[in-house]
Amino acid sequence: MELYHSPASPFVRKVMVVLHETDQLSDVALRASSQTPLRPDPANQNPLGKVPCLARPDGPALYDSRVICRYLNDRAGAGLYPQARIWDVLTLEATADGIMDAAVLMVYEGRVRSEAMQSAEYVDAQWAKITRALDALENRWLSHLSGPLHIGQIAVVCALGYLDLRHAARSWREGRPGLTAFDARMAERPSFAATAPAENR
Ligand SMILES: N[C@@H](CCC(=O)N[C@@H](CS)C(=O)NCC(=O)O)C(=O)O
Repeated sequence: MELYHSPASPFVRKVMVVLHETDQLSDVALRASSQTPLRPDPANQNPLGKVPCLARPDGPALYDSRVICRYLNDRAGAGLYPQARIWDVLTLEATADGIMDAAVLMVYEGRVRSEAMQSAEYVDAQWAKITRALDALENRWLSHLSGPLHIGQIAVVCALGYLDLRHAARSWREGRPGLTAFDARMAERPSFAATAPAENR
C-alpha cells in the first residue's frame, strides 16, 4: 500500500501512529504529497486533494484519516475502537479532528490567501472553536482519555502536537493541567515520539 504523506499534517500523523501501534509500518510505502486548497497534488488519488490518502492494490484508495485508521485497525485486528464505549471514543476523535481542521484553516488563512483577503476576525473565530474544544476535553472528557489506547486518545495527541507546531504562541496548556499531563504521558509512547510533526505542509 502507498500512503500519501506530509510530515506536518496532524491527520497523516494519526495514520502513522496507528501503523506503529498495530505493527503495519512495513506494509505501507510513504509517498510525499504536498498541497494546499489552491494547489492540489495532481497525483493524489483522493479527489478532494487532501492527505492522508491510502492507495491499495486490491481496491479503491481510502481517505480520510478516520476511514484509513479504522481500516488499518480492522486489518490488524487491533483494539483501538472499543465497542463498549464506541460513541464516546468516536466523539473524542471528532473533537480532535475539529481542532485540527480549525488549526489548519488558520494556517491557510495566512499562507494561501492574499494579504488583502485575510481576516483576523475569521482567524479568531477558528481559535475560539479550538478553545471551546480544548475546554471540553479538559472539563468533560479527561476520564475518557485514560485507560487502554484508543483512536480518540491518538487523535487528541495529534491535535495538541499540531497546536504546538503551528500555534505555540497561543499557549494551549494554560489553565488546562489535566490535558497537559495527558499529553506529557502520551509523549512517552514510542509511536508518538517517532511521529512528532515536522515542517513542510
Ligand atoms: N478530514 C480530513 C482532513 C485532511 C486535511 O485537511 N488534510 C490537509 C493537510 S493537514 C490537506 O490535505 N489540505 C489540502 C486541502 O485542504 O486542499 C482527514 O481526516 O483526513
